[in-house]
Amino acid sequence: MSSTGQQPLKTASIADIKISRGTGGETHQIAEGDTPVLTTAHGIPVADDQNSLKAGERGPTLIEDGHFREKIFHFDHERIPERVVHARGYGAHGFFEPYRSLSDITAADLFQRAGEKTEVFVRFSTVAGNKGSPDLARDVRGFAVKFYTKEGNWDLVGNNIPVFFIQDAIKFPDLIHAAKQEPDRGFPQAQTAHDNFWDFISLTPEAMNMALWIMSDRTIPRSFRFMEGFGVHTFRLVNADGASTFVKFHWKPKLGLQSKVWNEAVKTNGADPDFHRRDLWDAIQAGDFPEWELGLQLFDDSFADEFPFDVLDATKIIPEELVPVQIVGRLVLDRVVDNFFAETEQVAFMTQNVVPGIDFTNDPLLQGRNFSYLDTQLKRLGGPNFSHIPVNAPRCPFAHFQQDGHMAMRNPVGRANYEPNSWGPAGGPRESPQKGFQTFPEDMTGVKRRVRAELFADHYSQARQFYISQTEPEQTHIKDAFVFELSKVETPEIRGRMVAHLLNVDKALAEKVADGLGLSPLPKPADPARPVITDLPASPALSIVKNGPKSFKGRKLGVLVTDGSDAKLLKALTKAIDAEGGLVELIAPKVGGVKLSDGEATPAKQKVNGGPSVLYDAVAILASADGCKLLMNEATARDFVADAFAHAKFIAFAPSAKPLLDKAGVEPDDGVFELTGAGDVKTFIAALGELRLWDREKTVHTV
Ligand code: HDE
Repeated sequence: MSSTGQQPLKTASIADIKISRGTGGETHQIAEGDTPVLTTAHGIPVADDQNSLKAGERGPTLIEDGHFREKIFHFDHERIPERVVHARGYGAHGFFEPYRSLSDITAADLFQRAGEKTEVFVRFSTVAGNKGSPDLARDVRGFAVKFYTKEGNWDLVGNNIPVFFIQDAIKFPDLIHAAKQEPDRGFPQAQTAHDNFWDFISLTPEAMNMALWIMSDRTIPRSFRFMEGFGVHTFRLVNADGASTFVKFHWKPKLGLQSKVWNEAVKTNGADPDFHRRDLWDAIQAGDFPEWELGLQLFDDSFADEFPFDVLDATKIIPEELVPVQIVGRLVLDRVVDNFFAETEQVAFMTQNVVPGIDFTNDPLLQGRNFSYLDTQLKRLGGPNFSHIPVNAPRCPFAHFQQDGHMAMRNPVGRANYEPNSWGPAGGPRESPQKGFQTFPEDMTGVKRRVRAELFADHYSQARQFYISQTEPEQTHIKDAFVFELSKVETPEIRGRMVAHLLNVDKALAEKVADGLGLSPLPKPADPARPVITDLPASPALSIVKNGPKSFKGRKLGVLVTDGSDAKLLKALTKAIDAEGGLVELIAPKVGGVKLSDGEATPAKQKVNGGPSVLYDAVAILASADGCKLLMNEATARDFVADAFAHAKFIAFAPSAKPLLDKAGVEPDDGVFELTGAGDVKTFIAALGELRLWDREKTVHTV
């Protein structure tokens, strides 16, 4: 008994406490059996992690409680500033390997030996949304690759769209301010469908090519695994003799291109805001490693001089049909991160990280980026020593005289922390004109002026080329996206200004957008900075549909099942999808699963209201007759079917499930397959290679 007559508070002994947390990779000196003992950050073992230290059972907490204070202090400081752009992202580890030596065009060590693997870390991202925003926002995707080469880190910080909004980095803060939430109200989040964005774009004609790209389905990719990546700028490759070749970098997904449709994207954001990150995580964890091939467009000075656009203008592409993309290697992502914060959040990409054999051009956007990325890391990571963080540290030996500063983990050893010094070999590293990075000695003269090069001024020809390169459904999606976004714009003048630009891109597109907006009469076309708008040939490489997959590999079939579902049919379907390299996921009235027709109990992955069809590339409805009756009265089951139909997906059904399809408004067409036996399964699987029945869209969308 205590002097107050109360029972002393029982302090649980370590034997009473079940510790389930891992050690986070730290070394614990103390352990009880296999379980490490919880300690403070300074290693002091903790006896009670449930109760703070108090003066009496109901008394105030004591300042003396170092463990409590340390815990709360650390928690209070867990956040770092999110990236000002590309805040939401997802990373993974992997490797790059060249298919052949590129020593003829570059001295870059990672390209010298066919088949030699270089470790990489890749982070995909959206641009405008905050860290917690949904994955399927209509937005450009970042595609940033850090190569840990033997001659230092090379960061190829690209996007999934090969052009950009602006030509000069000085406009970047304006662009991003306009795109993000409006500053007074703090919304809308993660979307460009608002006045400020379109106000800025409509006043920035150089953005027109990119405006067409972002209104295409490129900005709502099916997942990271199905999108291209681009270095965007023209870079240089420099070989051992010092000869330079211009290069544009491309990443081509092995699985082909695929995107969502807009209404599907909107609903996916509600059903699973983490759709893209979950997809990447699941694929890697399942051993289905995502893969891209590296392609190079190579050209010389004479091509650059003759090309009708300036190769330093990041709002323009070089069509692949003109300069073919040569495939030179592959990138494989085969390991998820151990810790999201440590790796994905703390990774610091910097465009200025190029290795010997790779160099910049004078693209004014790239030049500006080379300033920005270093600067931003200081803000985000809190000090100059962010290269000490494991995900940012080179994997090759490195040596320099940088020292001290916040969180210094490594300092120069020994007496020498400067050079030149006369301490001989003990004096530390020395520069090497032979091995060190040599800037390409480009001839430079010029008058110091704030100016843009003349050829940058054609803002419409490539926008038109992009538009005419699309298939009909893709053109319709671009029109629909403009109408959707501009319908969210409250100021009629801004809508009108955008239509005025579109008149210079494609008259029919402009008219359809104007009609969709109820805008009449048509405005006059915008005054082009350069009066000549050239009709360029279509470039099939710019279409997603034309570069889609031929099979269901890497895709997911959602199968709606109930008690009594045909076991033989489900097995045949599963086997066939498996053989294609796809995945089958079961959706049922209860997540515990169903009893199939053969009596086998089969667990489900999703309960029907948590697994809408927007999560799947195609669906099969295998409800039994009784199950069908049950589901006909379940709104989410009807939505499952109706949405799959509206999103032009292929739908298979068991005869017993037909009433559900009827009730959901499914009209029979070439994308709806009744499965009565193995032959039908085969036909269904063959159709799945196309992924969508685009013709159906015309029958399900009328406004
Ligand atoms: Fe970025 N960009 N950017 N950007 N960017 C950043 O750097 C910037 C541009 C891109 O996963 C920031 O570390 C300027 C083009 C990606 O960590 C910042 C300009 C392209 C990522 C920055 C551009 C990109 C960023 C914010 C105009 C495609 C995410 C956080 C001149 C080629 C990297 C950070 C990751 C991130 C500046 C334009 C791609 C502020 C000034 C063009 C993929 O430094």
